[in-house]
Amino acid sequence: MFSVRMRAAKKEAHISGAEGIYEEKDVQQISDEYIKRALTHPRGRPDEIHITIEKIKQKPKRIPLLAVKTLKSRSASESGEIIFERLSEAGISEKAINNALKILRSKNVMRGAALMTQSGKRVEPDRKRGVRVSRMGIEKQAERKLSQMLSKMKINTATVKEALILASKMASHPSVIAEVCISDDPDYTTGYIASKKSGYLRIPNIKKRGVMHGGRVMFIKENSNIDKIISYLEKKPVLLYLP
Ligand code: WAQ
Ligand code: MG
Repeated sequence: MFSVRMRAAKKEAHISGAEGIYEEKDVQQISDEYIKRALTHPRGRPDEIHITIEKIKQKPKRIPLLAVKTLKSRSASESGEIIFERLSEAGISEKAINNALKILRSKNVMRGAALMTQSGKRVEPDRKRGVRVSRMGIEKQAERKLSQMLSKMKINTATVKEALILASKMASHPSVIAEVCISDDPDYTTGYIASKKSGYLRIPNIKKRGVMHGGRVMFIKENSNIDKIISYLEKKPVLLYLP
């Protein structure tokens, strides 16, 4: 299998990124799709597009997909309350949640995710870039079943599938407690929080339409081994299955 990754930037600011693990016969098609996505992105026209294709040497680890649920929220402020409630329940401090929301609402959009401890300490070494979760894919059969499931919920899109796969990899690390995500696409207003315990919880109207900010924050246990977490999230090849 191959890891295929794309990143696009304009004057060094992040426009778009994508990644996955694919069989050799699908590499050409997915690369074309990624390039098209970069060239037609609602965040703007990139002046740089990077495609990286790498053979995976390690056997991917099989991990389960999180269950999907859509919560109800009518506004960004209601979504803020839901985020506070759910993350507090998961043991994240108020300070950490406030710090996370500041990152997600900043106009400096990161390419990757911020890593934050339960108490609210920012710990990733490169704060401009963040940690880019990568080298994750889904088994062919699981993908077919997942598409059927998502179709019934009327949300069978690449955006939802890719976010679910990313969140499932993130949640599979024992030191990661939860993640919160807001898309940086101006017209995509559904975000999510995810954890191994609660699954993948979609939150509609997490931001106002037209807003360019967004991002991801992963909350980790205090005193975790940061290098090991980052190496797992960025480098360890995983394949998702439907439990
Ligand atoms: N690893 C870490 N962080 C990432 C990654 C990655 N592979 N990809 C994106 N990010 C961060 C980065 O800061 C982006 O600015 C931010 O997340 C948003 O990325 O079920 O589309 O690709 O309907 O805009 C959620 C789907 C969609 C909710 C999220 O994110 C649903 C989305 P985007
Ligand atoms: Mg985006």
